[in-house]
Order: sequence, then structure tokens, then C-alpha cells
Amino acid sequence: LSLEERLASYIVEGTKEGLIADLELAREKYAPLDIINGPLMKGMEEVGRLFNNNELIVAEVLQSAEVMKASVSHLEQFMEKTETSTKGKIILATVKGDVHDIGKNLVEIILSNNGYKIINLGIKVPPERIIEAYREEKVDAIGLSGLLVKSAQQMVITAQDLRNAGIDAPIMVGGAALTRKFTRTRILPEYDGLVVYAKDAMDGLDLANKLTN
Ligand code: B1M
Repeated sequence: LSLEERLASYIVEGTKEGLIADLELAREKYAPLDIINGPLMKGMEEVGRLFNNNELIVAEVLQSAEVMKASVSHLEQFMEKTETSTKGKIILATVKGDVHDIGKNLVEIILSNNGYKIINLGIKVPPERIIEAYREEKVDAIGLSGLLVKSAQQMVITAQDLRNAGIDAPIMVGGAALTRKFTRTRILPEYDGLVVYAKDAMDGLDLANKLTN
């Protein structure tokens, strides 16, 4: 197997044996984020496909997720960091009912490496908790992540609850279940502030830079 194929297969097989050595080899050719977005994401997509076809069980997907997390955490130390003073403060949360956090945590790494202070509220976060944190932390924007189809609907509810609490800070949403169209037609009308859709972590950084300037 080529290096790229091996990297994807660590994720698919859910094994860490040889992983760090191959990540180090990959670092000679690619930037850390390109390794994540390239071969590692390819592996994750394959995991999603196999899971969808009932060829993997949840326990196996969990192992794949562990390998993805270990890879991201190894690569994190080599990512570029800007030394600027804080550009803004952003809440990140995976919405109520959803446990997927690899994407959200990647967004956290990218944003914090680029001068943002992140309040990461974790997974399955109910709207009340977001409202509470918003009031305590006086943030510049709220980031919501969700991968399940029902999470898209949960974002609509979260936006309504935030509005009812008198909050109109910009919201950034992301995750596999969402689209720009859903964001514009279903979430935005339920909110008094801006709602933007980020397709990936780098897009999230671009949007954060626009939202907080
Ligand atoms: Co689950 N899962 N999962 N899963 N899982 C999906 C999402 C699924 C598409 C798989 C499938 O069937 N093909 C499917 C959803 C179906 C649907 O609703 N349409 C699914 C399902 C069904 C489930 C369960 C219901 C399974 C079950 O129990 N029967 C269950 C749900 C539990 C729950 O949430 N209540 C479940 C559980 C799990 C695990 C726990 C085993 C594990 C998660 C571990 C963890 O996160 N700690 C898991 C995994 C790993 C996946 C897949 C395989 C991979 C997700 C992932 O981490 N991708 C996934 C299939 C897939 O997506 N291919 C699947 C890598 C990550 C870096 O990408 O999160 O998309 P992503 O993030 C990207 C962008 O989306 C974006 O930037 C990131 C980086 O570029 N982004 C943002 C994300 N959030 C953002 C926020 C932003 C900005 C950008 O600003 C705020």
C-alpha cells in the first residue's frame, strides 16, 4: 500500500500500530491539515460508507474514531499558530442529542491556533447550557456542530431558544447533516442575528474572521 492508502487504512481498520511513524513520513510531504483533510478523511468516509452498509458495527466505528482523534492530536503540535492577541471568543457545541465531536474539536484546534479563545461546551449540549455560557462568557459568536439528520432540526430549535433568550450574536453552523440552503431557509428565519454555514474547519476560520471583525 502507498503511504496515503496506509493512512486511510489505519482509520478504516481502527488500528494504531505503525500510525505515528506513518504520520511522521506524511509530514515530510504534506502540511498537517492536508494529512487530516486528505487520507485520514478518506478513511473516515470509507468508515461511514461501510457503517451505512451494515459492514461495520458501532464499536468498530468508535475504534476508527479513536484512531482519528489520536492522529489529529499527534498532528496538532505541528500546526501553524499565530501569535496575535485574542481575535475573539467563540462558543463551540455539538447540539443536543448528538455525540459526534471529531469535526467540532478540529474546528476548535484551527480557531484556537489562529487567535480565538474557544469555550468548548462538548457534546449533547442543550440550548439552556449555551444560553448560560453565552451570558457568562460574553462571546462574539456561537458555533454549533451536528452530524445527524435530527441535529439539523435541533439547530433550528437551538436558534429559536437563543432568540427567545434575547441573544442575537452571530451563529456558525457546521456538520455533515447541514447544507448552506438548510441554514438559509430553515435556521436563519428563526433567528434575529446572522447564521452562517461552514463546510469545513478552514471555512469556519474564514467565517470567524469575517464575523468577528
Ligand atoms: Co456516527 N453517524 N453515529 N458515530 N458517524 C454518521 C454521522 C453517519 C452519517 C454514518 C452513516 O450512517 N453513514 C450516521 C448519520 C445518519 C444520519 O443521521 N443521516 C451516523 C449514525 C447513524 C450514528 C448513530 C445513530 C449510530 C447508532 O448508534 N446506531 C450514533 C449516534 C449517536 C448520537 O449522536 N446520539 C453514532 C455514533 C458514532 C460514534 C460514537 C461511533 C462515532 C463518533 C465518535 C466521536 O465523534 N467522538 C461515529 C462516527 C465516527 C461517524 C462517522 C463514521 C464519521 C464522523 C466523523 O468524525 N468525521 C460518520 C460518517 C461520516 O461522516 N462519514 C457517522 C470526521 C470529521 C472530521 O468530519 O464531523 O464532518 P465532520 O466535521 C467536518 C465538517 O463537517 C465541518 O468541519 C469538520 C472538519 O472539516 N464541521 C464544522 C463540523 N462541525 C462544524 C462546526 C463548525 C464548522 C465546521 O462551526 C461551528
